Amino acid sequence: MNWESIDEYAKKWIKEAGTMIRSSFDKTLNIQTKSDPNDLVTNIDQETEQFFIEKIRNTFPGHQILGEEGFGDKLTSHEGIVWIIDPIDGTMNFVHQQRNFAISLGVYEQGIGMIGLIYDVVHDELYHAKRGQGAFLNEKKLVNLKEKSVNEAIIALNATWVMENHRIDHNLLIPLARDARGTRSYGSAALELVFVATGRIDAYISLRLAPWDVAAGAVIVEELGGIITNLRGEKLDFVNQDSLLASGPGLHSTILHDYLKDGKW
Ligand code: 2AM
Ligand code: CA
Repeated sequence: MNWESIDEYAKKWIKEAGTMIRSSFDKTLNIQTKSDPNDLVTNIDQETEQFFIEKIRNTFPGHQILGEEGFGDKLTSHEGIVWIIDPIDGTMNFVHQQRNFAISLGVYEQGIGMIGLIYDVVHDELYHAKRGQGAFLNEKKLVNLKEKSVNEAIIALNATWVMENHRIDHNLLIPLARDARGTRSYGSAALELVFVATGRIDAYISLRLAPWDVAAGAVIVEELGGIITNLRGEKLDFVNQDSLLASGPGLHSTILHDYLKDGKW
């Protein structure tokens, strides 16, 4: 398989999709809700996913596609090459803020992440990694993640998980939020993952993410020596929803063993 060529096409298409999204800012959005009133989708999410799918199907007809908006294939396994696409990660931010969202595109082979692209459309910043060849922000090579302790770490964590909720005992994550130097919440898993990659934050925790929220960011973070698991410390399968702990190596095991061991995640 010619990964150079796949990478070149993927980068070209993600930039083109970004240009289309930027030009949509002047037009009226068609906003609908999905599973609940806060789960938003717009015509731009759908049109962007369809743009990628048409390009991929024409150029790489043997590849499978897993897309958030459901225009791709019904994936049951990671046989062969699979493109995992979130056309807009952070749709609520896109609708309310016209910033703090990204396109997330991962290309996997037999379940292994080979290419990760995350495009911060508004800042024209493309985070990209090819397995075994380093990770970059535009032309700049990113450096490996450094060891950090919890009390010098900024941890991205949504307030949902430290207040009463129907998914977990909300008391479980309070000690981590208390001991960290600071907590943040950006509302886009893809951006939170590249913030881990660039050292702007040191860990990202979420209780429920889909494969398309994490697929591209996982390639980028792992390329820098970071670790991606669920909150039980297991690898993700990129088929099912799961929890997520993403951080540099030392901090990852500290959080897992000192703060998460009692949870039923
Ligand atoms: P989205 O904007 O593409 O839906 C917000 O905290 C982060 O969680 C975003 O990356 C968002 O992706 C994702 N997210 C929101 N609702 C989700 C759900 N029901 N399942 C999985 N991920 C979700
Ligand atoms: Ca999305």
